[in-house]
Amino acid sequence: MVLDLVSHNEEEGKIEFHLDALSELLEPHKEKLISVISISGAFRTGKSFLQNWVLKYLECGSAESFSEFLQNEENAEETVSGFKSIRTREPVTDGIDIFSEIFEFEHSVHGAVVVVVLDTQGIFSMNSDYSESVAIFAISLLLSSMQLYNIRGNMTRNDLEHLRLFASFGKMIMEMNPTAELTPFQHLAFVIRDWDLDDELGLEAGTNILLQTMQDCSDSEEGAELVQSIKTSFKKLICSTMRHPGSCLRDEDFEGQLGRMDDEFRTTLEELIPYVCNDSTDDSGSCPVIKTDPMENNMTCDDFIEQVNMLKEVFESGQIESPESLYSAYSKVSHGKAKMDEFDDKVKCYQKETWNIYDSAPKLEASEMEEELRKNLSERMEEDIENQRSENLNREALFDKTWQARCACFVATCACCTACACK
Ligand SMILES: Nc1nc2c(ncn2[C@@H]2O[C@H](COP(=O)(O)OP(=O)(O)OP(=O)(O)O)[C@@H](O)[C@H]2O)c(=O)[nH]1
Ligand SMILES: [Mg+2]
Repeated sequence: MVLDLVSHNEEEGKIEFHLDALSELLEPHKEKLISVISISGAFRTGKSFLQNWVLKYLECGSAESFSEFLQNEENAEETVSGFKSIRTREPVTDGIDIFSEIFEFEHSVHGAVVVVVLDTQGIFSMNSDYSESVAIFAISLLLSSMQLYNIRGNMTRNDLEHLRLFASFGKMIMEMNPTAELTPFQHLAFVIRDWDLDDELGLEAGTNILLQTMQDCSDSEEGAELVQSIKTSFKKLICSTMRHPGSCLRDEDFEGQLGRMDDEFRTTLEELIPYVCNDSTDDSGSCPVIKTDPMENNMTCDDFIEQVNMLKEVFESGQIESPESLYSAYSKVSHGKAKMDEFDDKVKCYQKETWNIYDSAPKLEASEMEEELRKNLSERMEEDIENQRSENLNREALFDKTWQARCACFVATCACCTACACK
């Protein structure tokens, strides 16, 4: 079953967020770390079909059992399911869907990680609304720790152009925080489907094509700047080429039966999917990439919901195409979180110290009163903490206004400098 995270409101003619389903899904796992695997790309290019293979991997639980599944001839008639993937001319996926089952992996250093899989509607195709495409792409990419970007046939400069918003946002994050070590975005894997232009298949061949496209794009100053920002904004950029799955796609009852797909497609699937579902950049063993914020702090399910909420607000204010608004929203969350973490640490110290004072104070023996006295002291502390917490929130709201003003000022200064430099 899939749940809506973003869908079209037909009456209002625009997309809207649904946070309730996500919050309910993640409620039992709030404190656990999260990993989010999402996909975007043009309409009708087999995105949902590929995400169903990601789901199959997560069900298998490891690269070994996924390989075993693919190689076992007894599985020839096994199907894949999850997101709706059908043969029709009309677009199928609407907005952004979440698969209703979440998977749990054990990271060897960080412990339990909850894995969420998203699927998105087609974007940047003929007849699609450009602003809506940008919004869907931004939401999908900003929410994911591993983002697949589906392309059909060949990779062109245009595919890199679609990353311009993120390149500007990433550049802004780094320019505003020159001394910090930051990674604005995590993993991005281009997947070139129906590759037929030579016989080089898989991750190595695809990544060479990506590097070549970046080099071609760098022949103008503007293109070189775009490529440089893309390279520095993402923690990992890779690409894979894949063949067409074969004539099986025309079978009415085709639902991913292994035995019917061409061998070459199956081989690239066996390489790509474990790569997408494993963080090869650390020693996690076999855990998908944990979602981090731009400061590289691991995010919990609770942090994730907060990030979705923040994006919803930016989207509803009509500012999702603006790197400045994204920056201001992200900095607000990061300041709020840092303050809350610090506050919670202080609260723990304060409580411990208070109980130490209480326990060590000389008291007349009155065991029947002890319980009530402890209860009163505990309630009094909770009250003080809550008062302090809401005072902090008020201060934070004031800080936000000042911060927005500072951002606006920075943007104005940048615009002014650019204008002067152009003279
Ligand atoms: N040409 C091609 N078709 C594929 C591939 N993989 C799956 N398909 C088929 O393409 C059709 C559409 O697949 P979907 O998974 O629904 O595609 P989608 O990109 O999610 O489509 P939208 O949600 O409408 O944007 C189905 O008939 C799939 O079987 C592929 O690698 N190449
Ligand atoms: Mg789809």
